[in-house]
Amino acid sequence: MALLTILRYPDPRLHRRAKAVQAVDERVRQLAADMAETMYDAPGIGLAATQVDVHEQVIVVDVSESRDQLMVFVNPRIVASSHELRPHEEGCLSVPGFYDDVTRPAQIEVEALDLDGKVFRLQAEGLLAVCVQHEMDHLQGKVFVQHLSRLKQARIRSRMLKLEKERRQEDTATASERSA
Ligand code: K1U
Ligand code: ZN
Repeated sequence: MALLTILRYPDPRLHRRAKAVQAVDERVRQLAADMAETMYDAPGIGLAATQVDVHEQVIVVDVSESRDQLMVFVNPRIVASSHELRPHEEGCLSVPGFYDDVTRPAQIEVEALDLDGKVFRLQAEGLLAVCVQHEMDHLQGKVFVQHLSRLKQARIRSRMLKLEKERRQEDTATASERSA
């Protein structure tokens, strides 16, 4: 297993649309295992392949408190969603430190393939529904901040770019200290 690097907003690769998985084989099972390890390590309650720069339709989710209820969805699609909408605070491992309310359908039904390539359906509500929709947005190249106002998006973007610049400067300083 391996820890994967999570892309950070506003990396343009986060806006690529993921392609459908053609065959659920050992490569896809290994990807899901690595994604799960990366999600638990972060820690997070979900992760989409897009976030680790793999542009295929795979998401992993675990909203349990015990952190032992891993769900893997290959080629997920929403087959039903409620008219009822509900706001929920969201965060994102690609936008660390930023949280805001997003309004989405309160209940959904998802169809996907499992790691044996078998079709399954799941009805979800609450945090599970929020997380699955958030991860499916990633597969469409959409980051949760795109649900917010233009002003909030611009603020988050510039703060993320500033943090990235500071991180690079720290890395350069550490590297030159080491080589001195
Ligand atoms: O997609 C991601 O970046 C993961 C994201 C999922 C998510 C969180 C909240 C609402 C919708 C979707 C996260 O996991 S952010 C981290 C987080 O919320 C969390 C981490 C550890 C324990 C509990 C929550
Ligand atoms: Zn996210």
